[in-house]
Amino acid sequence: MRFTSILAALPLIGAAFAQQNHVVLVGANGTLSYSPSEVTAANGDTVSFQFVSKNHTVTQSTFAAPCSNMTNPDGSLGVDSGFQPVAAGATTFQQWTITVNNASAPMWFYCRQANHCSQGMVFAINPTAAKSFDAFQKAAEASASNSTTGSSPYGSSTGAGGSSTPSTGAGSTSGASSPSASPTGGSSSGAIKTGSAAGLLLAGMGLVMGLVM
Ligand SMILES: *[C@@H]1O[C@H](CO)[C@@H](O)[C@H](O)[C@H]1NC(C)=O
Ligand SMILES: *[C@@H]1O[C@H](CO)[C@@H](O)[C@H](O)[C@H]1NC(C)=O
Ligand SMILES: *[C@@H]1O[C@H](CO)[C@@H](O)[C@H](O)[C@H]1NC(C)=O
Ligand SMILES: *[C@@H]1O[C@H](CO)[C@@H](O)[C@H](O)[C@H]1NC(C)=O
Ligand SMILES: *[C@@H]1O[C@H](CO)[C@@H](O)[C@H](O)[C@H]1NC(C)=O
Ligand SMILES: [Cu+2]
Repeated sequence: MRFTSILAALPLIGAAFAQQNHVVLVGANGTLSYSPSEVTAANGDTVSFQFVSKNHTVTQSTFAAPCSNMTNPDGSLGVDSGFQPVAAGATTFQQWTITVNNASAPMWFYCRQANHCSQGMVFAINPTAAKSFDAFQKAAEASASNSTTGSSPYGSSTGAGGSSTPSTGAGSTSGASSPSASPTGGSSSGAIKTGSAAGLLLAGMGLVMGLVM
């Protein structure tokens, strides 16, 4: 176990020198979009999603089924920010950050809010020529939405958007065998402040929830 922990720490140390953070706005200008809609990231890079309007999620899916939760081989789900409602006029915003640990493996995401995915609210990390973002988005738009339904598609009426209390939905795990890789809420946006370095390695990805001003 100790050996595993040391191995797991190595890429994180390397990443401290080389990593780049890619900022993605979720719901910019009130649109049903991630902006930018795709990102090219290297190993160790982080992608920080800032929720700036309405009530969206960033939820991992697959190229084959853009609007459905991804299921890992062990039956666990892919990563998920949970719903992040933003109050009208909010000036601070929740941020949710993931770390890319395998740049060779494209990652696909959608918004779980009712009907958002079928309106093209999808996002990709490291799409390829064969599996392009455009093809992914077209498939999403062509599909009947598999998103969860909810009474309110917008989060503008209640709640203190950008409060320092992260949504409880932010704690999904990505680990194939390590639930301890799930984030603890309320930390800053650094990508390394997750519970278990070994879990990160197993998961292929780490995530953390924070607050941006
Ligand atoms: C939001 O509006 C700004 C200013 O008009 C514009 O530069 C930006 O591209 C818009 N972003 C999106 C995602 O619509
Ligand atoms: C929606 O769900 C069905 C059944 O689970 C699946 O076959 C289909 O690929 C999904 N569509 C999308 C766009 O995710
Ligand atoms: C997708 O995952 C989320 C959170 O992990 C869960 O709340 C939701 O019910 C799942 N949706 C479906 C259609 O399985
Ligand atoms: C990275 O992803 C590629 C493409 O899915 C896969 O073939 C490779 O085994 C992965 N590498 C690691 C270290 O998981
Ligand atoms: C955000 O959307 C979800 C799913 O539709 C809903 O359950 C939740 O109540 C919404 N939150 C707010 C503050 O509107
Ligand atoms: Cu959405």
